[in-house]
Amino acid sequence: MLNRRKFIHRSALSSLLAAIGLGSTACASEEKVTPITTTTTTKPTVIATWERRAANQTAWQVIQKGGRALDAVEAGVKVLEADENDQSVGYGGRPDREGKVTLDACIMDEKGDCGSVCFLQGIKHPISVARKVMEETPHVILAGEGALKFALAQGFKVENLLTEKSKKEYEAWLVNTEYKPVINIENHDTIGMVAIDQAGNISGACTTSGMAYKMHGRVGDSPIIGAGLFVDNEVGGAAATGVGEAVLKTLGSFLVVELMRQGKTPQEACEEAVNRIAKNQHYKDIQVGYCAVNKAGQYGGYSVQPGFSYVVNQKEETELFQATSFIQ
Ligand code: SD4
Repeated sequence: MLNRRKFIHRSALSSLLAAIGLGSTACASEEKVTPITTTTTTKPTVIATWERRAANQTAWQVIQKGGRALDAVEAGVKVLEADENDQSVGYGGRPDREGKVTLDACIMDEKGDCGSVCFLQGIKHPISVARKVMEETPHVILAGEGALKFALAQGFKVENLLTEKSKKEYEAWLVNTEYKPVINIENHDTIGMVAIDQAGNISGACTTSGMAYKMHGRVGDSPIIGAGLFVDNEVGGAAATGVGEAVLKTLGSFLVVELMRQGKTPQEACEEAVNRIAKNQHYKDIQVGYCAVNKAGQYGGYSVQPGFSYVVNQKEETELFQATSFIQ
């Protein structure tokens, strides 16, 4: 069955060919063009980085009720933003090296619209501010003071996000002030989530407090569309976690989606994106993980180091997968 875009493209091409006298012969050759991975069958799905059952279940409930994927991913990641025990996202997040919790988040919908905030302080739900940026401004990214000003104008309230636990750990860190992310253990808990709703529409969200003890002002991959998250409603979506600098240098989530567009499975696409990072000699000390889902609901995940996991909902239960990795 022709989708609307192909149909328009084909009709325009037919008229053009008719006008120059080539008619249906050349049109037949147009038929042979291999379609991109567009598919008419889709499967409601929620996939997210790491073991985040509660977040997935919250998103899944929205999908189950016939809700929009965009609402599902926002509701899902908000669970972690509010969870003080999660020390990599929102409230309770580990601070930067000046003791400030600074947040990065982005959201993207099925129309390709997106919004993002980075280096935002004092707001518990940066993902909702990112959504407001998408829906209420002509921009895609707001940063720092401007993002905060916008959030306040939208009715968000400033809160102290540094919990006693994260503050104590920070004070202990100050003794040696060594910036050395520990693979899988310290500061790798960003949530990136992609959902497909019952209408087959895809949206994604990504939110984090970034790398613990980063330089003040540092922005990671998570709020950068194409790096920490990317969605294309015709193809699928992908999300990243880990050392953001490596993801930014390879524009990883965009790469995963483009590879799926070219026909790779989500698993193959994640592997290829990790391979790009592994071409860099510094990969041995860092972790990066990708998870992805295509329009048909096939999913996959892969990471540089062992230890990365992702959760998937396609039915009532939430399934946890240990991703395979480049380094065994
Ligand atoms: C960042 N990618 O700021 C984030 C960190 C992360 O789990 O994934 N933490 O670089």
